[in-house]
Amino acid sequence: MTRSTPSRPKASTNPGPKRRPRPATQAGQRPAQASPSPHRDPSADPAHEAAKASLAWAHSARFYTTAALLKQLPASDLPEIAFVGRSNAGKSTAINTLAQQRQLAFASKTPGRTQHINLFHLGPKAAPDQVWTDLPGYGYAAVERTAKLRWQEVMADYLAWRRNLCAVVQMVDCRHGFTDLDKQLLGFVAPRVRNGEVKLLVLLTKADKLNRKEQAESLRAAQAVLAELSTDESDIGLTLFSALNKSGVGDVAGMLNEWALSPEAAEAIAAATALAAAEAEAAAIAAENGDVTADPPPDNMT
Ligand SMILES: Nc1nc2c(ncn2[C@@H]2O[C@H](COP(=O)(O)OP(=O)(O)O)[C@@H](O)[C@H]2O)c(=O)[nH]1
Ligand SMILES: [Mg+2]
Repeated sequence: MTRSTPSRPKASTNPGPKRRPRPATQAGQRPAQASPSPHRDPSADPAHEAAKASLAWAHSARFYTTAALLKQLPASDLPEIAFVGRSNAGKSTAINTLAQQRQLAFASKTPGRTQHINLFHLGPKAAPDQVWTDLPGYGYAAVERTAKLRWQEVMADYLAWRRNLCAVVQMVDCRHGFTDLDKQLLGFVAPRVRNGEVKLLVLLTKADKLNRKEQAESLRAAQAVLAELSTDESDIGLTLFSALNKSGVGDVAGMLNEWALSPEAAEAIAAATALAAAEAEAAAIAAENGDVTADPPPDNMT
């Protein structure tokens, strides 16, 4: 299903091809009657509190690791959210804005510079509950052909095979809409979006550069593209986003937070990961000392 998450929650001009209502507790989807009245303390509004909590959670984002190649990506059981977008679409700025940090993702004045895959952890330090993956931007004209083909292969493999991939957040400049390359990228992950395995959230970035009418047109055009991916199983979101005036930021933080693990599940994974690391270290020390772990004798020998 496709749903739009307009930056103004009350606007009803923006229904997706199929719209599924979200619970009123989720940021950006509160019904009109739940909006804070000018005479009420907005901090008493549950939706306001939920948005604040989601932004606090997003602020916990910290660098985890970097990989030049797919095979260097650590295996993980945490839900992973991939951030993708054409060079200069505002991907780094969007990540920094969501995390409310200046330097988390490298926002380069030279598009196409960041070719590494950077991973960030979210949630409590001892028990992260989500991973954000900042994938290399695409579509930079000056990149040579072999590098473009390599990118295509890396992205296609990552999007088709990364086991714990839970959602893709695609940044699209609202003034240009989906380009052929954006559509090509969607094609890589389309089967998993259609069967509901991977959620898709499209941010129409730099929304501050368009007036209201142009924004509505940009949403309409994007919806037409996304309708092709929509099935009963799919979970597709679309929202205007501006790092400059912060529109859409609370809504997007709310959605990402919704996809994080529960504290109990995050702790179980952290414990299992710590145990596996301890066992691997013990095995490495034993191997270094020349110890050989003897197989237990068969039952009939004892
Ligand atoms: N007006 C405006 N400019 C933006 C916004 N987001 C990013 N930019 C600008 O767009 C350019 C590219 O942004 P960047 O985050 O580096 O794009 P990336 O290549 O996709 O990571 C930079 O000059 C940003 O300042 C936004 O919401 N509004
Ligand atoms: Mg960037």
